[in-house]
Amino acid sequence: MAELQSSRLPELPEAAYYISNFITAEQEALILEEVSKLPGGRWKVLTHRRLLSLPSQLTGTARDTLIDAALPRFLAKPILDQLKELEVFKDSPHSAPNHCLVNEYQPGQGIMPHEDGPAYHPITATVSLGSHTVLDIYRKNEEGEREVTPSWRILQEPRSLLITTGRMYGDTLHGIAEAQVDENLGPETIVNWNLLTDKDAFESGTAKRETRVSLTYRDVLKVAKVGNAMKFMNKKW
Ligand SMILES: O=C(O)CCC(=O)C(=O)O
Repeated sequence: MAELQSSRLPELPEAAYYISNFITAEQEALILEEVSKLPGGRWKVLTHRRLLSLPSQLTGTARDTLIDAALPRFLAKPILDQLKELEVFKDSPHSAPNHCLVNEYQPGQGIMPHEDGPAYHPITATVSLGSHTVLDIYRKNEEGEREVTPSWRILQEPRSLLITTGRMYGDTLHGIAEAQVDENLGPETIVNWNLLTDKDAFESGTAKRETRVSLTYRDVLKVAKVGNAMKFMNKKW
């Protein structure tokens, strides 16, 4: 990812990259409009957020297999083209993301610290829409358990792209606190402070969250063609 060197966050384990204004405000509005048109019944509603797996949820006993299908156009254009230009998924098995998790958070909602797991090639590319958020990054201790307080915080502006890979993908956990307002924001506490476009919005040290939609693009390693998938599902049941 030679193109991305100026976007690398050197304080974090190898490697995370942050690009603000990855998409334009107009592109953001168009994607949000398409997300708002998705049938309510397709969303999985959790207590702390709602989410949608596209083109579909992973299947199989280990929930690690994607039925081969294209991503909807509004998730492909322009984001997949831009990820290709930056060669983000150049070395991944399908040379491009084949799956996108759409998460929607109201102010006060978040996501528990977690790892992304082995179903995916270890690269995650997340585009934020509609609001900023703060992603907490936790180390694991020697027993592999999550440390109690996050070691680092990444501020994701609306329209930004965050890429995590390598040790950052495998050796850390990430989560979003259930906060209405993010506090204690500044150059000492936010690892990508110098790469923010709109520092003025956060200079006071606090920022109120709005509704945020995140698009998390990944390359699922196991892909089944529809014919094979039917056989595979028959076997399962
Ligand atoms: O919404 C986000 O930025 C985080 C999403 C996430 O952690 C995930 O999809 O695994």
